[in-house]
Amino acid sequence: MMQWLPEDVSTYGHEIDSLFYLIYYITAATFILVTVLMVVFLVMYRDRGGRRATYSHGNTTLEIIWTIIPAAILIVLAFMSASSWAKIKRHVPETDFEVRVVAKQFNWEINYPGPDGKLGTEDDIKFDNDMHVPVNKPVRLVMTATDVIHSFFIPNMRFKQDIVPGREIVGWFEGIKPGKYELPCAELCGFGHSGMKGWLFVHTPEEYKKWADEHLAPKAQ
Ligand SMILES: [Cu+2]
Repeated sequence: MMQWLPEDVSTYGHEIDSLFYLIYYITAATFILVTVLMVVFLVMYRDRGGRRATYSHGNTTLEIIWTIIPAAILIVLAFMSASSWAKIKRHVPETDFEVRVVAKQFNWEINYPGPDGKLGTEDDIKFDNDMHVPVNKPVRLVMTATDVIHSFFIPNMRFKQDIVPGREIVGWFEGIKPGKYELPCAELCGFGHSGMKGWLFVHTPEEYKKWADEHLAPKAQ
């Protein structure tokens, strides 16, 4: 299998990847079939002396076949993706780890709960573009934008969500491998869009505790 997607380090990434590859191979096979047939017909039915053009009304059987096959493929794909969609987008696992993301032209403001232990209050602790999370823990994201539509994209987590001003959108991911991962904005959001990029740091529990003690705890006292 080709490996040109970024490394998958998320609990649900493999479900998205296998659907992606399945659709990719179906599309590639269809593309090759159509292109080969087109070239074959170009040669077979080229202009040759002594042969008259004929008029055809089409072939009902063929038309039924090439309508039913794509329709069946679409229905099967819809059923195959429905369970993953429900698991990833319609449901957030129980977790005590929550981060608030405020998207703005042109950075991500990452908020952790302050001394009151609550998010979305005055004492939230804010970071620009850097997000730190522990490994093997579901991270609940509450996302909002202050100006235009942005898209919070962590390719390695297979997480991508548009953030719309005036709405609070909830999403989640769970990292399975510590590391530093890109966090770009994937929605053209203005002049500085190309520079709108942050980093997600996935830590081991010990590393995360060390980071939290240094950056979250002192301010909480
Ligand atoms: Cu943006």
